[in-house]
Amino acid sequence: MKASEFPDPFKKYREENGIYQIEDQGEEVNLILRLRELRKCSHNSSNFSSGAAIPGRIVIPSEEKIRDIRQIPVEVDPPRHKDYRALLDFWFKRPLEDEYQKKLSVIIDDLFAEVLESENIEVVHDFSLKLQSRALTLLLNTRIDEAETWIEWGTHVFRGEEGELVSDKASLVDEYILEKIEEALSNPGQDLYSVLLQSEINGSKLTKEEVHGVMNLTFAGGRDTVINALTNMIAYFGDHPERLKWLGENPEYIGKSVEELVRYFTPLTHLGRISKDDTVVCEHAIKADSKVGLSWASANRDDTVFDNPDVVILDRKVNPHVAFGFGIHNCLGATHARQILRLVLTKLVEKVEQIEIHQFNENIETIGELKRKVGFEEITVTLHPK
Ligand code: EMZ
Repeated sequence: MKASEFPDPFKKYREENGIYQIEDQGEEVNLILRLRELRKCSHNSSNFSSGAAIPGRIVIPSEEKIRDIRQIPVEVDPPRHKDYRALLDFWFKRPLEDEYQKKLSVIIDDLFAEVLESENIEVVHDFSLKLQSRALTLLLNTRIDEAETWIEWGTHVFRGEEGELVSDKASLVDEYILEKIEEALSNPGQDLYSVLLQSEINGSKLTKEEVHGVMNLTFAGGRDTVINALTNMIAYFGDHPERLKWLGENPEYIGKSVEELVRYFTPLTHLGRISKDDTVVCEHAIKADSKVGLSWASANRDDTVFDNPDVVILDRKVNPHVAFGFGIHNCLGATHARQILRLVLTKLVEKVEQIEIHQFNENIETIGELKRKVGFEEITVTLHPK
């Protein structure tokens, strides 16, 4: 199979059933596969709750055994959720500012200078992991050398080499965050920890635990997702040099191309909700207190919504994808992620003539009986400069 091909394992189930049932660590999960149904459930946060009693339960696979901290705001229901978003949205929209984009541009230029000098690069570790970590220092407004520590954590903050959840890794991240919170308390600065510790909701300061919850999500949520999106984008243009050339002639399509690639790759396969009451989804009974999965990956290939969903169409006209989620819990980091992808694509078009793929090893997720490619464990390429 070509590096740039990402097959859709859900097609048959989406068309025939709308639901695919899996078991995750002993718990039954009904994955919702059709876009319209998925939107309805995401919209209905009063029945499909994110604030499960146990932190980590709404993630698939569940992270309840490896972390105790509740990720904020993704694991919180309204009305509290709204207060958190009101507080956080302004900070997480900073990537729209010129100043921010200039700094991000410098980080990306420096990395391109590094990789364009090497004969071969392994994209996951030599490019995507480094870039995700360095760019995150802008989002947190911390020193760039903090990225060195995060690079050591590897591509997923909670998972090991085989993709398995590792509680020791999760504890390491938590210890690190707690240390940074103490530092910010004793010596406040302009970084996200300090800003959050001084923030108030309804007249009360955020607690250390709340700040910890926001930081845990910031480190975990945008990690493998951004890394996979970047790597997959490079693999795509490796297989499609004519498309890279076309974008060079039509740079006004860079934004649309980012949206289309994100739809096609859908870096986060799914996220769960807990149904509060007995209900029915796609004619299937869902029991109270059971878990459903919102399958962004399947919904983004729904051919009742997208024409030719298995084909990447960089200038796709109508593209209501849900790769960044949908409804009140839409991705907090989306602005940052989009800027990274947009700037990397802009520089690829400017600086790279051809991407020669040598070898790759795919990163495959198991979902019940199904297998889904999400990215690469490794992929070695040569970037031929212009
Ligand atoms: C969780 C998830 C994203 C989870 C929006 O949520 O991404 C996963 O990769 C993490 O393991 O903790 O943050």
